[in-house]
Amino acid sequence: MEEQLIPPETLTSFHNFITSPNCKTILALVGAGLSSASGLPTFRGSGGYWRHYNSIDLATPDAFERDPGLVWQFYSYRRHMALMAQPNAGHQTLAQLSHNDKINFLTITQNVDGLSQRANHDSRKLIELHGSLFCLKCTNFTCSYSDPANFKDPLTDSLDASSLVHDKGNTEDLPFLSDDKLPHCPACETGLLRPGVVWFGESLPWVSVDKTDEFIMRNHVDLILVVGTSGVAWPAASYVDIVKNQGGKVAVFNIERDDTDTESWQFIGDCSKILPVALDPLIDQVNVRSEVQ
Ligand code: BJW
Ligand code: ZN
Repeated sequence: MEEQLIPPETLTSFHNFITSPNCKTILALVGAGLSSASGLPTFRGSGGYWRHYNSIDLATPDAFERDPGLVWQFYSYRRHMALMAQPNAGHQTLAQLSHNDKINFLTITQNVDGLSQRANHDSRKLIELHGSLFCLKCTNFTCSYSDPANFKDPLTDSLDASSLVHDKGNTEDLPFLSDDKLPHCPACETGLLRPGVVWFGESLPWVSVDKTDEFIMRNHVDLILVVGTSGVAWPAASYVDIVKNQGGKVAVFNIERDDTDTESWQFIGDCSKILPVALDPLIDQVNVRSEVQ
């Protein structure tokens, strides 16, 4: 464990706070950096490419409208990678915290990879704000079909991930996939299925937004853990300001330092290594079984 990465005064001050009676309610806002140590790429920065495409450009309703085959190739690759990946010690630490009955805790994850669930995070304390790679929805406006947990890989013969390898330098065009090669709705039989994720410009699932708002409004959040996120996507990013405005404290876990932030605890480095050390006083190692020991 790379405890030496954390300045001792930062760790002591943080541990004093999380073990004090002033820290009863904790919210964690999680982003792609949490799954980075599990081998899954982030969105922004140099890792944010799939082949020669910028991932952000493919995560839009316009991209799907323009070329559903290309977007399905991107998401098929990501479904495959997520299924192959293992939850890391960062996922496990948050999962363990979710089983600590003395702390009122909620994780809001922007990640769609399912790794927190597979680390045995208490599902009642986990919100998938941007949906899931393993949810499928019908695009036909008159059809409400949705499959919340579909792990078939590949979804169709043409979407076999072995042909979709991630290689930033790979500018070779993928074969164009017409709609008949893509997954279709078993209910209405005509509608094209799409990934059940939230793209820019789309509404977030109301139930997730309501549950988050209720948690924040019902409790005074004493501490928000901002884990592996660039904090640019809204409304996720707004939860940090809401907690701050309530007088709550902020702890940031990121590989990059924010020199403008002088108020938060900043834990700089790989959050899969730092979270277990930072949250150690709140973790009961005995009671939780997760997929990866
Ligand atoms: C590590 C690490 C390691 C790396 N350890 N750290 C108000 C103001 C301004 C704009 C808006 C606003 N309201 C709405 C908008 C518009 C828009 C928006 O946010 N635009 C801004 C970008 C300008 N928002 C929307 O359109 C949202 N919809 C909406 O608001 O509807 C209205 C509504 C609201 C509420 C209720 C009902 C209706 C939808 C946003 C959807 C975002 N979708 C995506 C794709 C999801 C599907 C998929 O996965 O393909 O979500 S985009 C992408 O960004 C993805 C991510 O979840 C999200 C955030 O990215 P994240 O996770 O932070 O990743 P990165 O790569 O950016 O950062 C990684 C970080 O980790 C970096 O900081 C690294 O340094 C760090 N790191 N390794 C620690 N080992
Ligand atoms: Zn349908």
